[in-house]
Amino acid sequence: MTTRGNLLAGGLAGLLAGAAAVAVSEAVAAALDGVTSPLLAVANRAVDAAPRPVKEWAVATFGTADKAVLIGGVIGTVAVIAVVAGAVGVRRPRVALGAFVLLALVATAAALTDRAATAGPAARVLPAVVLLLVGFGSLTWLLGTLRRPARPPVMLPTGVPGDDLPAAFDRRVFLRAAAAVAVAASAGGLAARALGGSAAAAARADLTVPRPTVPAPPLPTGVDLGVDGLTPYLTSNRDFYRVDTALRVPDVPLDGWTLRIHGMVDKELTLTFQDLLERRLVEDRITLTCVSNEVGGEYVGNAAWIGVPMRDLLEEAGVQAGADAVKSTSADDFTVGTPLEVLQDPQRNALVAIAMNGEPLPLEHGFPARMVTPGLYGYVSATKWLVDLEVTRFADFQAYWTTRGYSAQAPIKTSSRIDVPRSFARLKKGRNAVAGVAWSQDRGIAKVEVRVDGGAWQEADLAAADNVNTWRQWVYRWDAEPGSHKLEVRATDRSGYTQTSERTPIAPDGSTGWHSVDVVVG
Ligand SMILES: Nc1nc2c(c(=O)[nH]1)N[C@H]1C(S)=C(S)[C@@H](COP(=O)(O)O)O[C@H]1N2
Ligand SMILES: [Mo]
Repeated sequence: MTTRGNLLAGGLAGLLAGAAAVAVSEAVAAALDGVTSPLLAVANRAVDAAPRPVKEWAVATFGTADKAVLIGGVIGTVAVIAVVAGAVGVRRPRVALGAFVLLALVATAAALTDRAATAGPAARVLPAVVLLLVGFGSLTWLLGTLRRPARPPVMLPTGVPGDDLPAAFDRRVFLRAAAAVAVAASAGGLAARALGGSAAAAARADLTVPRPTVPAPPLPTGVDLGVDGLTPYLTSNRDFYRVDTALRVPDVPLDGWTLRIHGMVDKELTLTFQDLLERRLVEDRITLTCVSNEVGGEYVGNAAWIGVPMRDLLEEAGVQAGADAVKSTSADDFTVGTPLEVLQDPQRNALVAIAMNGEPLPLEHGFPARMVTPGLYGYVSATKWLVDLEVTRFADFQAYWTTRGYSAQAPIKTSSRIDVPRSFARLKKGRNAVAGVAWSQDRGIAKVEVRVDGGAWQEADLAAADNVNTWRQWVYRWDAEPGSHKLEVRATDRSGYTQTSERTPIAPDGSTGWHSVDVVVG
């Protein structure tokens, strides 16, 4: 009877500890940007691993509820493992530890292989670590109360205290601890719900990127010079800079999402995501740049985007005479003003993008749809979590950053950056690669020059050109003499403009000046 009581209490302890562990780790994942919920990540891996007939059967049987059923299955499996861990753990605490180590390992593997996640490995693994600590910690605590006798331990005839469990544990102590763990589980669950962006993440995980109607031309050979330490030609989604005013990434599920096009148009349009997918989808490589990028800064990245050309949508709506701007608005009420003629220009190929580097837009980069407009700084061209396009006049509105002292119009300034060597690097005497990137969307880079210690400008070798809306790598082979040196770079675009040495701040329309690094040779 007492043994059974202990087993039941142990099982309950396991269940509570498991619930607390999962709930708190879900909350931690929800609180971190770019980290997928552990339950969702494990469920997604299960989907990947399942043979196709099983998947088809699941979809046919459960329909749109298949995700919920799947996650229910994951929760049920965790519950069974936790109950067994608790029941067995009453006598063998190591089993309790083993069970949570196992769960944490599965969560870690799922987190590290998750495609929707954009955070680094440390952040991704954190929920699994929390799962282990909370699960094992609370179970050990609960099982400990079961070991605490209500009466003094029975002495064996030999006079040694029995290592067997006491005939009865102190119920009140156990129940109090159990209640505390249950409260932790509920709090974790509520926090996960409050913080989680799971609706958008779930929709994104279900999405396959459509084949573009017009694929990007193949990447020319030689766009990437492969110099050590040089920024890769294409920026991965994970490494892509992120700039926005959102404290938490807006959760914009596909269900109910629409893009409204209105204002000075003949025909108002309200498009669903599916409507976008059914239009002409064009793929293009475009380098984005933030106006906040300081000389030598990191707020610039190059990706392949798939989207509906903005000019197609504007044509469909029928732009009326007198309009000169499009005011775009995001789900989080950020506003942007973009010149109409840029959005209508086929050479620019501005997009309402739905994919980035072959994946649905990451949540941080505007899921489900965003603007990408070559040649203009992001704050006047790249609205993420896009929901509204109003054809209008610059005279009739002010966008978010315009009311805060930035220019209403802001073409990207021709710029260049030295990636290698890093500032204050110590180099060996002799041949050293000085390399970096230069950009001048939509003019294109014509020339990059480097000078050492204020000497004569030397022309750098340019990587192969992709298109005028993307950055270009460059390298200068430098014969380094011992001593301290200053390296400077400047670019010339295809309009013939050479970067000015004059340093201006980022406000109101972008920084200027030459990037330089100081190094020591010898
Ligand atoms: N909704 C929304 N969209 C936005 C912003 C923002 O704050 N909110 N910032 C803009 C700015 S300033 C830039 S530089 C780009 C950056 O895009 P990224 O974060 O994908 O690199 O997004 C633009 N789109
Ligand atoms: Mo920006």
